[in-house]
Amino acid sequence: MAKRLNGAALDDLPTQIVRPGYDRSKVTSGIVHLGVGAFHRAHQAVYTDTVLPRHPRWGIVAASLRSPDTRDALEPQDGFYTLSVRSREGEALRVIGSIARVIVAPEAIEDLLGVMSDPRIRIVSLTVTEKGYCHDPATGELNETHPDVIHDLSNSTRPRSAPGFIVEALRRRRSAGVPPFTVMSCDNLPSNGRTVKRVLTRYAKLLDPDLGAFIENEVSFPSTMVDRIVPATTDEDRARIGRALGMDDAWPVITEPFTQWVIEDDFRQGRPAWEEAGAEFVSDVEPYEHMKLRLLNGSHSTLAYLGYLAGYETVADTMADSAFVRLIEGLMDEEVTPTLHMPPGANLDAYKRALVERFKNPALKHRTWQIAMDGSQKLPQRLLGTVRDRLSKNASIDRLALGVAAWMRYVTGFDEKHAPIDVRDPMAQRLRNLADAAEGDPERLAQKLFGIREIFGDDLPADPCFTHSVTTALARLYMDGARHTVGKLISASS
Ligand code: CS2
Repeated sequence: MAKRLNGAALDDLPTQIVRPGYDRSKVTSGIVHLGVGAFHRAHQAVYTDTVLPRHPRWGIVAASLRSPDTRDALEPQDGFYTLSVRSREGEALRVIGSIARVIVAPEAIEDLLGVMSDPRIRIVSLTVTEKGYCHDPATGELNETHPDVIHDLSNSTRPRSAPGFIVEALRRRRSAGVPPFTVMSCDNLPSNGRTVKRVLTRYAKLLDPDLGAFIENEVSFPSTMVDRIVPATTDEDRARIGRALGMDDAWPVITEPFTQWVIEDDFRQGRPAWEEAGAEFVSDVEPYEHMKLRLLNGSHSTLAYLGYLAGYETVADTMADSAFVRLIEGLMDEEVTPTLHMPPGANLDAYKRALVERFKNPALKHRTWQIAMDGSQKLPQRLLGTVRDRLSKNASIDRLALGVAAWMRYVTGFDEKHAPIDVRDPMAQRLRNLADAAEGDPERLAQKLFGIREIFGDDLPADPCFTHSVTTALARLYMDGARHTVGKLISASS
């Protein structure tokens, strides 16, 4: 049997592999992180790994709220895993050790709540994806009809959801006289700190108004902007990295050289000096967050739906088609940039140019299908906020509308060759039923999907400019296909 990466094997790694610059036995945990996916492991866990030599009180206990997969991979490795940074220039490998332990919440509810209530834990951070907040994406309010919210409200000491765990842990700390931890969302939500605060406060108030008021007044919720592209790891990645390490790593994470983390400096119980690893602390994250969600994620979702429909497997494949590059440049320059209010000194042009290069990175196999997931939760902050700002100025939304239309075409569940699409979305069934009822008629399809208030709110469906632009784009996608529609749009606008 091949040797396995773990604490005892670190000394046997080839010398060019960077490894933790600290003694793990001296590290204690100060952070509980909910949602131990690849993104956390390629982003916050890396910043933390960099600062642990000087700040050893900030190790991470990570929890998965659903699947045991990451725990099963990392436990035999004492939590160690490889970070692979890939670009045209090659691959750099580094072993990360900041995650001391992984807890699988459904198997160990008391254990996780016990750790979250420990006074040494001063931050609870989250990457649970948009849908993990159990909120209404259009309004940012708690979805009180969400099955997990209903479950947790009547079983509050045995929760399932992220809000349920955090509120129960805060309740326990409060009754034990332990100061509350800081709650730090690291998901791609608008004003993620304020959103998680609103959701948690409402949930807590439904349980106990006093607890709700306590959370509202005593807990800090810094907003953050997180950025790093992290495609799913493949078996080919595992095999290649295993060869380079001379030992097996069951779950390395793959990423790009670029990384950015902008954080509001509001941590009542202290925080690691993440600035020593390159994080930026600011008083207001919103301008950075708009820039990132609208330019990067808005473009990403547009590329994902159109690229998938055009038959491209990855973002890099899509960007190898110059029509798509021009579409995205036009989207960013003409339609998104005028809606942004950047702080003085921010270099938007450089950011956008770098973004195009990042999307082109041929060493990343970032599947359009992966980014297409959960569109119902992503569209509002990625495209629709920009749409609203443009409509309020009577400005054109052709490319934004094409992105929304491509999502509509995608969620019908059939591609341009009538092959089925595996649509992953918490609303997949509802979307599919609406699409089936439209019977392939683009106008009816658009009408039916506009009716989903959780995505479009009440205002957009009532705006003829919006509905007309999206319906026209959708009709073109049906008539000409994604590739030709993109080609026509860029030649019409050049
Ligand atoms: C992507 C993001 O999957 C997606 O929806 O748009 O995960 C994106 O790669 C990150 O936000 C980059 O920071």
